[in-house]
This record gives sequence, structure tokens and C-alpha cells, in this order.
Amino acid sequence: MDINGQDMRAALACLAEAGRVTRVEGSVDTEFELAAVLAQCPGRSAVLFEQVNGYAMPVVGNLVDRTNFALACGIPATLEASLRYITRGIEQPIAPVVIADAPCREVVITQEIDVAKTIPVTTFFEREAGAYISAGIIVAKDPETGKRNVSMNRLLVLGPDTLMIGMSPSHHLHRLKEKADKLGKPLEVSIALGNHPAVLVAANAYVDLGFDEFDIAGGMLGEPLQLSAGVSVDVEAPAGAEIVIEAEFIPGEMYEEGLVSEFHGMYVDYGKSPLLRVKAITHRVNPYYQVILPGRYHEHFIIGALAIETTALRHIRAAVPGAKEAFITEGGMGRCHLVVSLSHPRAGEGQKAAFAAFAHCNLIKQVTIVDDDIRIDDPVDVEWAVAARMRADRDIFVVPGVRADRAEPLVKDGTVAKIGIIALREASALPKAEIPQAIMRRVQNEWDRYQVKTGTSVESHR
Ligand SMILES: Cc1cc2nc3c(=O)[nH]c(=O)nc-3n(C[C@H](O)[C@H](O)[C@H](O)COP(=O)(O)O)c2cc1C
Ligand SMILES: [Mn+2]
Repeated sequence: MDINGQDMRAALACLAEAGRVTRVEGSVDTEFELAAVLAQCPGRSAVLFEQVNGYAMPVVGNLVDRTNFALACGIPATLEASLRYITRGIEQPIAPVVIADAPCREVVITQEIDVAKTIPVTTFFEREAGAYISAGIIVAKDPETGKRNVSMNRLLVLGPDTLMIGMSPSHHLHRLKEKADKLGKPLEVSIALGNHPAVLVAANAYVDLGFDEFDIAGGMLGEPLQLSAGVSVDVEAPAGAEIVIEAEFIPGEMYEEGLVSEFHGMYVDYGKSPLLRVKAITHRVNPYYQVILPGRYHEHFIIGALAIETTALRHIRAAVPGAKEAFITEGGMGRCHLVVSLSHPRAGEGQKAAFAAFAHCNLIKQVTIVDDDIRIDDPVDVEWAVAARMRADRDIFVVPGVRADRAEPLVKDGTVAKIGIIALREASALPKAEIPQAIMRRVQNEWDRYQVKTGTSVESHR
């Protein structure tokens, strides 16, 4: 059934074992209702919709959060572990292999294609243009070098075989399309739906053009990602994907999208975007359709955050070797606010680390630098560092006019001010009041001996 644990079903099995799959048995409509249930499901379990009106296909949503990612990848649910795991993917990449008879090709549709009839595409936000495919990874090949690129892009379903694809001009896919346009060849893509969280995060890594994100997924998984050749395009897709849509760009055709939700929870208007013509749909027998609730919802930002904090840390380490961890905060829209810890920082290294972060990714506009005694994924601990160690007149700096991401909600001229907050301990800082470490550790090791009963009233012990 599963491809060596590399597919979404394997991830779901790990989550189910940990009690982190919520089943929705009642029927839901693809228009707004499924989104409303996903938005309000308590906890961070994956959600399995068993009955979607008008479709036989079950839908999976909310697959990835930090804990679910760790469970699916078989690593501890700590920031340190995810940083190490994703860093290994980038630093020790493993090339994928192409296999025959892949599960994603069990059913092949090349005639009478109708995306919205086959797949329960969902409408999320009231003022958007229609139903979007939101969890697709887009695989394409550089028409000049033949090197693969993998990214995540929203797809607006416009007709039976017509999709609009949203892509930022700063991303690689856009550059591949420009190259293809120049050569007068339509760029082909495979859109894979229903993927392992490692594949989703790899697709979001900020790496150089020419670095195949499937190599990163392999490095994370510790084995080659298994791919399947296309049936109507010369582009591979993960062999264990639930559904693959094969398509090519329609040269010269653009569509005025109107308003679309962004990670910051507001609508933006990006103007015109290119169109794709679908050539084939293939899927597994009894496939699941994966949905990522976009906008300001947890899964949308956590997939990007996991990737961006790791690539940012690598970039910062090149400038400041003592950089220990990096963390993208939830309140900072999962994109814009980064916290970085430094071990034994030398004078000025906090500023240097912040500049490296700004240079790495246009999205990052606030960087807080702390010492390595701070748990940077704990907002209270980080605020403590700011309260205890940051002098506002000396340790805050603002850099105006820096290149902004196109989703930036504050400005329209393409630039934004960036802020650095240096909350590093001075040599003269008051010493921290601490319980002796040896006793803390001993108590932790012997915890059972204390028979700690949480929530017991004092009365019952009288
Ligand atoms: C759920 C989700 C949806 C995304 N949608 C888009 C999108 O519609 N357009 C876009 O340009 N980037 C989108 N992204 C971000 C890109 O996938 C990401 O920046 C990626 O690294 C770009 O890769 P590339 O430079 O190799 O093309 C999305 C990310 C996530 C997590
Ligand atoms: Mn890329």
C-alpha cells in the first residue's frame, strides 16, 4: 500500500497511531463548508472528511503542524530536531529514483477530462474567484538545463481542463516559464496532490535555482524519493501521490484573478496570472484528496515556516557560525518574524545575523536575536529576553527601503522597513537565579517517586 513510508498514507498512519486523526463523518459541501469545519476543528489533528457532497473521494486537511510533521518523519517533536532533519535534507541531498507501476498511475484519465468532476475542489473565502486546488506541488523542468524544480502554488479551477496558476515573479517556477516562453515551448508541469509532509516542506525550501527540491525530500527521508514518469508530459511526480494532474502552460494566455487570500489573512490583488491546459489526470485506486486551508490558517503558514526558518538558519550560520537555532513565530504570520539564538556572540554578531536573515528571504521583516539560554519557540521566554536584555535606545535598529515580498500588506512600492531587535546578555548582566542544575535533573529522573497528581484538590488530602 505505502511506498516505503514516503507517501501521505504512511504519514496518516503515523498520525492515526498517535491519535491525531479526526474523522468527520457528517457530509460537507465543497463550497465554504469544508473550509469552515477545517478552520474550527479543535487541536491540531489531521482531519479526514469521509463524506463530501457529490464526490466519492475522501478529503484530508490540516495534515501538517509541528507535531504532525515530527510524527510523520519519525523525529522528536522539538525545534532542534526539525531544524536538524530539514538541514540534513539540504546538506546531504539524495537524488530520487523513477519506478515503474507506480500507485499514482493506477487510474489514468486522458479523455473527457473534467477536474472539478473528478476532484472535490474547494471554495475557501467569500470574495475569492472560485474553487482552488491548494495542496498541489508543482513539478517542472528547466527548459535550458533539464533540472527539476518543485514548488507549491495555488490553482484556480476555471474550466473542465483549464487552471490558473498563481506564482510570484521571484520564484523559480516563474523563471522556468519565462525561459520556456523565450524558447517558444510550452512549459509542462506535473501537479501532485496528497504528499508526505517531508515532500511538502522540501517544496518550500528557499534554495538556488537548479537545486531539485526532490533531492531535499530524499535527504530528509534518508532514501531516494520514488518518482513516476509522466503519462502525457515529460515531468515526474512522486510515485505515492494520491492524484497527479499533468498540464502545460497555455502560451500568452493570462487570467485576471481578482482577490485572493494570503498568509497574512487579508485579500490581495495580484492582477493577471497564467493558465494551464490539463492533459491527463492519474490517481491511485480510492484516492484521498488533500486540502490545505489557505489564508491565515495554521497549516498554510507552518509548511512555509518549517522550511524558511531552516534555510534562514543555514544562511545566517554562513555569516555567524555561532547561530544555534532559528524560529519563525506564529504571530508573525508564519513568515515575517524570525527569532535567532546565538551561542557566545561576539560584539556586532547580533546585527550581522539579522542582516543575513533579511538578505535570505524578502518575507522576513523582524528579527529578534537572543542568547542560547532562551527557548526561542516559547514566546514568553523570548519576550523575557527582550524585557531583560534589550535596551530600546541602543538595541533596536530599523533599515528602511529593503526589498519586500509581493504579499507584503503594508506597502505598495515593493520595499518595506526591516527591524532588528538585539536582546543579547551583556557581560555586566545580573546573574540568573536558578535552582541547582544537578538537583533539577535528579528530580526529573526520579519524577515517579513524587507521585505528582495534577489537578487534585488540597481538601482531599486532609
Ligand atoms: C500552502 C502553500 C501555498 C503556496 N502558494 C503559493 C502560490 O500560490 N504562489 C507562489 O508564488 N508561492 C506559493 N507558495 C510558496 C512557494 O511554494 C515557495 O515559496 C516555494 O519555495 C517556491 O519555490 P520555487 O522558488 O522553487 O518556485 C505557497 C506555499 C504554501 C505552503
Ligand atoms: Mn526551486
